[in-house]
Amino acid sequence: MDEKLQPILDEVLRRNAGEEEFHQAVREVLESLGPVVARHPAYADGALIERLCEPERQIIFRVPWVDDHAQVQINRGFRVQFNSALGPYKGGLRFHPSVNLGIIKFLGFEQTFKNALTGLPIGGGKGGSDFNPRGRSDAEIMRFCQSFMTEMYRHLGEYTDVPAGDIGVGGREIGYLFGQYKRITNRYEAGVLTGKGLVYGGSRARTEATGFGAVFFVRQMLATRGTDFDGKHATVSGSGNVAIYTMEKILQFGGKVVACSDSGGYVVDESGIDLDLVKQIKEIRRERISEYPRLKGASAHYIEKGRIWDVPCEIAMPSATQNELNGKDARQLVQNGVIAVGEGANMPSTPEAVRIFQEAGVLFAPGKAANAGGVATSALEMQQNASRDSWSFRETEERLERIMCNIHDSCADTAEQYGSPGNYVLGANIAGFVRVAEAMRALGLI
Ligand code: NDP
Ligand code: 2IT
Repeated sequence: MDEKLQPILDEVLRRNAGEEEFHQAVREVLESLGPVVARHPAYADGALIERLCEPERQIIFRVPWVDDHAQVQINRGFRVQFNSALGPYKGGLRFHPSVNLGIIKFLGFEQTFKNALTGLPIGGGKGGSDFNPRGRSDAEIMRFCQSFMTEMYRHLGEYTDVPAGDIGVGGREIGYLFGQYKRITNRYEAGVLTGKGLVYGGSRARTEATGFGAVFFVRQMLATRGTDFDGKHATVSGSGNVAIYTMEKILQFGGKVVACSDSGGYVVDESGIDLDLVKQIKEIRRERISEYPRLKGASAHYIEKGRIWDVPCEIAMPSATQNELNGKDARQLVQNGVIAVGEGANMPSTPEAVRIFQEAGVLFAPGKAANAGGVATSALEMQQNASRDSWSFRETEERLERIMCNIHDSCADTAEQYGSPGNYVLGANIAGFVRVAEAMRALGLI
């Protein structure tokens, strides 16, 4: 770590005691910034980096709601408005029992750099709740979303803060949240949330965007080694929004997906994962992935609690959650001949895993670059809302593809300029940082 940056990290650790995921995210970025601070010392002036590590605003609120047995339940809601130098705060909402302030801060911090990488005018934010949607009825989900928005609406606005989905928040939840926002404010302010349904202001290709974008990014990485997805075996962890559309695009590019998972375990299908069946189980029936072999038959097996990374593959795309791929998993993947790892999730690989991939010469795409297609398409949704327009699937997907190619090239070029060709972690962190830092410098002491 650079000697100017170490005290900044020490202060972040001291001031945010116990927030391990936030520490991990900040440490990784600061470890990348040494070369840029050496070349452009002005970026370290005016406590700019210290300000970047401190959220502009952190909101925590009570979310009371009534369950189907007429019992009152209490959850905690969060919105961390991390950085608005480039545009309104932008980032998803996560509903999962593991949510706490440190998790939302790590996600908001990552989001700031990711959004900068898209080149679009969006700042960084993140929110959510420790609410567990698992096993809750539609009516309970709706009451929870309404209560959550009844507090959060006052902090939002199309020019202020624009949430979207993340783990546990998809089209259904965004609909209930938007309905309540509209009701409270008496404004049809479509640009206040993204990931909306197509009938009320959503964008085509937003549902697919994160997974599709991650695969576009990995395709560009593979091309630097003269290869592609065709005929390759891929493993995709998770079976939610990001995982499903990652699998879809891998299949379109001629790859074969051999395994996917949920938090209970993973399935391996020798004949290739049947994506229609996964969509049926996850998107429609909202069931566990353990149902898959029962419906598919002999080619598939379910391994309860196992490590999906034991399954041999050439391309691995962790698309479930943070720190789901550790050093041991990385060694196993390398031993099994993995050539590329693309992070669909936010920070799914532990620092040790990242180091192992890089030392083994595996192409490695960090989440803040590889999964930026979701938020980029959210920004395209905001553009359509602002112009009261609606683009075709093809046009929207083409724009997404161009954005992902640009992000790939800017990470690759930046890594090269700073003397670490092929290091997409360094490239993404520096390219994202420079854009936010330039804006912050221009805006005075903010
Ligand atoms: P979903 O809720 O649709 O799916 C999440 C998937 O990950 C589920 O299969 C879930 O399994 C699994 N999962 C979640 N938490 C854990 C855990 N603690 N341990 C093991 N498995 C877990 O979420 P998304 O697909 O939207 O999000 C997945 C990742 O992608 C997250 O890291 C998110 O931050 C990131 N991301 C999402 C974007 C988006 O647009 N949605 C954009 C960019 C990044 P189970 O059902 O058993 O909980
Ligand atoms: O992590 C992410 O980038 C998201 N969950 C999507 C955020 C967004 O505003 O579309």
